Amino acid sequence: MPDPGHLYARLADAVAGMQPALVAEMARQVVAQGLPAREAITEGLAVGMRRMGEKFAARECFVPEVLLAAKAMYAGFDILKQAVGAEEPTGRVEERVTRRAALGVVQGDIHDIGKNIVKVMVQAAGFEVADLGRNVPVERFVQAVRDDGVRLLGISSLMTTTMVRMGTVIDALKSAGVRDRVKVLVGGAPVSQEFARRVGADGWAADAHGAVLEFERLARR
Ligand code: B1M
Repeated sequence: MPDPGHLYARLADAVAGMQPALVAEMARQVVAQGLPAREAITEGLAVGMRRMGEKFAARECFVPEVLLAAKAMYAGFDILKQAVGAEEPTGRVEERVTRRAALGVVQGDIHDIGKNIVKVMVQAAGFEVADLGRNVPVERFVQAVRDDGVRLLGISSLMTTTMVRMGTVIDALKSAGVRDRVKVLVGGAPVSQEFARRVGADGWAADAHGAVLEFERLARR
């Protein structure tokens, strides 16, 4: 059996190399070899995208290349997310029905690659997840809690200019009188634990795996 770490490293290289056909081929290999799709997403696809983000920040590549890498990432993600769905959820079945969550990216922010990865991982852990999308108005987050019975709310933001809206959402939950019905998890590259504490969130996670652990913790409280 080939070393899974090696295959994940090649997946990351193929994402950063903007090669959708190769990424899809390797994703199919992951499935055919019965390797954990969740691991392949976090240790392969997400690593490749993160590397591309670092190159972008260092001006070693530009927007068209980032979008081509994202296209390659989704070529693998579309295959692996189906396999994730078929894997055993980590949560206990009887708990799953009570673990109704929603995820969205704050208003003004269209970066949703990370949120989509978090969503698949959280779903794979047995949560029921409503995807509110990106550029989500504050009122939509409130509605999810007030009208749709959401008890775990995940808010994502990738920009320092829009992350402040996480606090706006939490304030709006308070104004609507529903803050105590829901646990709020925040995340995204510029979001720190300290920032999460300051805006009054209940949890923070640096990556998709951390988001699952935090949702598990918050669901128990
Ligand atoms: Co833009 N962008 N972008 N961008 N983009 C950043 C974020 C930026 C840091 C690049 C830079 O300048 N160095 C910068 C923000 C600067 C700031 O903070 N102020 C930036 C900018 C400025 C912009 C525009 C304004 C550019 C412009 O038009 N002038 C514009 C924004 C438009 C808008 O939103 N209104 C823009 C546009 C775009 C594209 C459309 C080209 C594309 C987005 C495509 C898409 O998402 N559909 C894009 C991309 C791809 C990036 C970078 C290069 C990569 C982001 C990414 O997908 N990373 C990014 C640079 C970088 O990050 N270094 C950049 C990979 C992904 C797997 O990681 O999203 O971090 P990430 O998600 C992780 C964790 O953060 C965490 O788990 C995920 C998986 O492990 N996580 C959570 C995420 N959400 C979570 C929620 C949780 C928990 C964990 O709980 C709820």
